[in-house]
Amino acid sequence: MSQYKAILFDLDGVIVETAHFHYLAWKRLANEKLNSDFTHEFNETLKGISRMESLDLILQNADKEIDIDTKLEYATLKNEWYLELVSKMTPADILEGVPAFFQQVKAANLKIGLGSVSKNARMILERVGLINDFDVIIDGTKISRSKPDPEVFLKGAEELGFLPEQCIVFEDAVAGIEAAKRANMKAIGIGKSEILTKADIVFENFVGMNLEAILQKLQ
Ligand code: B16
Ligand code: MG
Repeated sequence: MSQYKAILFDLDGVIVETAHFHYLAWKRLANEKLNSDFTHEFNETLKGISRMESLDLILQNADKEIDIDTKLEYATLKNEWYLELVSKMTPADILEGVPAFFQQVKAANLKIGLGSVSKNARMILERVGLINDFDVIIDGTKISRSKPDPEVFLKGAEELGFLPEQCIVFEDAVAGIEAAKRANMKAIGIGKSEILTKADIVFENFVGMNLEAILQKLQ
């Protein structure tokens, strides 16, 4: 029998492609308000990082200093632009292969958890019709530290009543893989192996993903 009892999924970039919406909204803010460039490469460093911390990094990158009220105004604006994109989401936006993989996870009697630093996570899961598939949801409203801090995944394990080493994390962000490792969990990367170098296994996406094969490889 496998030692693993649960899989904790990141949201943005793993279950749905909202990572691209974050990119578009931050890019618009950088271009329109900070007169600054915003590259895909820089965006990669923001994945898994909270809204306010992301804004701090963007300001640093643009070499701009603003007061706290303007900061809050910009963060709110970015979120409004982000929500405009998210509001058009439907179940068709769930990434290919994810529903089939969830079926495998349930059939193997493993629990399904969410480990996201996004404060919009619940709303997104509702929009795409996945909210009832989760046994536990840890999101940005329940944590005080962003990834790479392990808090989000440790809380997930705790709420499920399992030890960290009984959980496997699926992540698309460098910071998320580091958070999983710091939590003493196995980390499956979704994306490019050149970027997710600390993951135990990396897959490009969920198409054809086989739980049995993953569990065997992790033994
Ligand atoms: P929000 P994850 C993270 O979600 C995103 O990767 C990151 O880009 C975003 O800034 C953060 O959530 C906060 O999101 O502004 O919606 O609260 O990857 O941990 O699911
Ligand atoms: Mg992510």
